[in-house]
Amino acid sequence: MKKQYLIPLLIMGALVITLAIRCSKGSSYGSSTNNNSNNTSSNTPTVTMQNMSFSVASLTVKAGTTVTWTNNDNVTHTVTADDNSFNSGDITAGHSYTKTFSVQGTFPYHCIYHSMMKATVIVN
Ligand SMILES: [Cu+2]
Repeated sequence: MKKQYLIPLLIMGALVITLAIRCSKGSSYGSSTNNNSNNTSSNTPTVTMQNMSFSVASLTVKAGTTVTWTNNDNVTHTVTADDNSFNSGDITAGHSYTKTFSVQGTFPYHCIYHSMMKATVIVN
């Protein structure tokens, strides 16, 4: 076998194995489903704080989902619910905050230092 065919073959093999594992784990979705366009995002969604804004203005998750916020700015931010039901405290540059949303509802939040930083988590 020629050498230049070996690498594509290996990649194909890895893909087939990956797909097989995925299908066996989530057989109810069917093998042809290959989109993430449903309303809820992944199991461990991350919101980035960058350029003085939250990267996801409106994040929809299922109850029980843990959301991570990561501060990629060089200044301190917070993740503070408008109704104060949760509050990260100071998230300094490069640090993260996680919260698990167990109750359904709509949770607008903001950064206490930068009033223009606003976003919402919707829990279904
Ligand atoms: Cu801020």
